[in-house]
Amino acid sequence: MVQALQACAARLIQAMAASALLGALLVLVSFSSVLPAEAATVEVKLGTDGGMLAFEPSVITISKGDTIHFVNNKLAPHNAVFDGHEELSHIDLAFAPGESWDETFDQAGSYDYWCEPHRGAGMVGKVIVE
Ligand SMILES: [Cu+2]
Repeated sequence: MVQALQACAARLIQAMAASALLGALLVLVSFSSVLPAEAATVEVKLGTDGGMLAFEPSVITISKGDTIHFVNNKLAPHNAVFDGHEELSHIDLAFAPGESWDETFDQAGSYDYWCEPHRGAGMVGKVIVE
């Protein structure tokens, strides 16, 4: 009788431990599915290292919420004007090498942009937000 009670108690404790573990796992899983993927920051250079009038890279694919860090590199002045998106555009010309600004993209889509002084020379870019 005592042995049967002990066995029963042992099974109860095992079951409780298992459900506690399961509960902890469920909490972890639900947290990880709720938390968004960490947003990234990627760099786009204005004027290539090789001295071309271009954005480098000229086409870039990012995820929603990511930020592009635009850095004035070579052959200044440059800016970045986004087609139909004044809020993403940086109209002011950057003259000093190393001058920079950030733009965060919260909406999926395809964004064409260009450098005003050098658009005619082919300094155009595209940001694809997935
Ligand atoms: Cu330019």
